[in-house]
Amino acid sequence: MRDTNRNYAAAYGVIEALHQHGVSDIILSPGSRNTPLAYAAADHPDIHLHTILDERAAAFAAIGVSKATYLRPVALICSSGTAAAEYLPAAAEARLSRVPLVLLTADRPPEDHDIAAPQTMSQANLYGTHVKASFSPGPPEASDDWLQKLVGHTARLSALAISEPMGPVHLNLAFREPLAPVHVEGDARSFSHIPLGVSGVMVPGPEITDETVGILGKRPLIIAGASTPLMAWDYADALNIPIVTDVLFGGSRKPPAVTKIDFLVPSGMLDGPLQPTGVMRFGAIPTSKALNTWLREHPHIPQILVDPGGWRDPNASSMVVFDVDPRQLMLSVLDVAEPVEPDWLGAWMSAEEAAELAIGSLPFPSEPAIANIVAQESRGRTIQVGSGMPVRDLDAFAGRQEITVHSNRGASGIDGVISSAAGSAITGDETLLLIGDLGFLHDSGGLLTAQALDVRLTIVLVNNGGGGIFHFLPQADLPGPFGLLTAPHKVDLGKIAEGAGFHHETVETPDELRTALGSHQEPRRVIEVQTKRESNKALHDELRAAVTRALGA
Ligand SMILES: Cc1ncc(C[n+]2csc(CCOP(=O)(O)OP(=O)(O)O)c2C)c(N)n1
Repeated sequence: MRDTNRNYAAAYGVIEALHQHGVSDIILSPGSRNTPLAYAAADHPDIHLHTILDERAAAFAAIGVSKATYLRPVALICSSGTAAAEYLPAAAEARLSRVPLVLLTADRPPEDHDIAAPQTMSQANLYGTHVKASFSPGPPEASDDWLQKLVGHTARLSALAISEPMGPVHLNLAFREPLAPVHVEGDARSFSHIPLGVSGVMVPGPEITDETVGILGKRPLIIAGASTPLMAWDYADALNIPIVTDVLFGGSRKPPAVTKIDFLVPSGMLDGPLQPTGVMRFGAIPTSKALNTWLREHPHIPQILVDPGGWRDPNASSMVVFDVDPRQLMLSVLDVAEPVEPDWLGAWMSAEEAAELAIGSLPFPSEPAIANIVAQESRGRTIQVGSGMPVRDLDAFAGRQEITVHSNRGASGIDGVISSAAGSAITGDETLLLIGDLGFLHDSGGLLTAQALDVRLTIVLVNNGGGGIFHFLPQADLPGPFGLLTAPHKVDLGKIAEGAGFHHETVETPDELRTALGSHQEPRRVIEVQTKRESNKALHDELRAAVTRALGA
């Protein structure tokens, strides 16, 4: 292996990820920009490398190779410029006749574009709808994280090519000099593993079931993110497996549910007595940043992602990504699962209780206390929650309260949150919205949406005079125009609410908040609580420290 510089580290990772997803034939069309890919393919012991000068012919030949080998995926490597454009006719044919191809196009780096550099043209998304997906990560970086993500993306694209309906995918790789395998001091990087995509098996067979059981081991952990089937809790309960119930999961939060993960991770317990042998994750990525970081930093603990039709693995930390029906997988694993270690679930539940005790009663007014009371007083109402701190606080402080929570976490925008809450009340049931002041200001027009739809909407407005979440960033403690991020303002939010026909009140005690949440007189209300951004961060730190002390990890 010529791991001489970052280009070669990337090229070897890509070729290995292709190989692990069934690619054994690669057709190369000569050029210079594609040298790292060509050498990596040539060096792979299990790859047959063929050379065809004309890229158009090469791609049509690849279709023939794939069909002759019972639709094995075939990869193509070409240089930059019109070379890449020559793949288009065969890409169209492969898309329509459902043949799995992986088009690897070399590109010039972005700084060479639009200034007459030779063999340089726009190549991102070059094949439009004629490929199932296209990805242009930009030039390789000398970073293990970058490389890990690149192999993750290559795995994702390869799995997509061979998932039904099969078809072509495109990976456009820009390379800076040196293109030759010359050693660049400190440049080459390594990846920890290649996530393996297992595609298109809606009813998992014994291999997948056995692999799942094997990977999870005797101390399994389940993570249920948004859009996880609710039966995940029953499955965990039947097998005595702790299940991290994200606030957007929507299923039961009774034991074996873990609701304090945002505290257990920083306490170090997951690197000690609560360390799992394997993790099975369903649905969207967790709300808890601490948990996401832990997953990223522990790729050596095997992680299964069950995500039909998707690949929600932003850190490429999964060992396998199953494109299978999660319900079917749970049902088939139930039949063959082995008992977990006797004290495993007990240890998790004791830690949960200890964390709960250490957190104790929350001071008021504070953002954790507000989130906690909103959860307690939701009384069957659907809760909509804004991005920023509201969703994180609800995740961390809702406790075991059974709640139904919606949030626009696909893209995590703070725009349109009031409008989505108004829309969710269309069934006639009142919706409860927990939102920060910037989210409120951003979608103050959403108050009119609620009026236009004539729905019942109660808004709990956490007014900390700007973006509280930014105080959790490293730049908060460094010199710089930090106020630009936090967007402080002096807007009278009550007046905006009243102008849109909402009843507005400000509360100062927990009882006042509870009473306001219990009242159903006006159909549309804003209950405002004023908090302080600076002390909010300190409180979060203190609570985490208290849990860590109590758990003694
Ligand atoms: C449309 C959009 N613009 C900007 C952002 C970046 N952003 C994320 S959180 C946030 C601040 C949120 O402030 P607020 O709603 O007051 O909640 P807090 O963080 O104070 O709890 C911003 C601006 C975003 N997510 N979406």
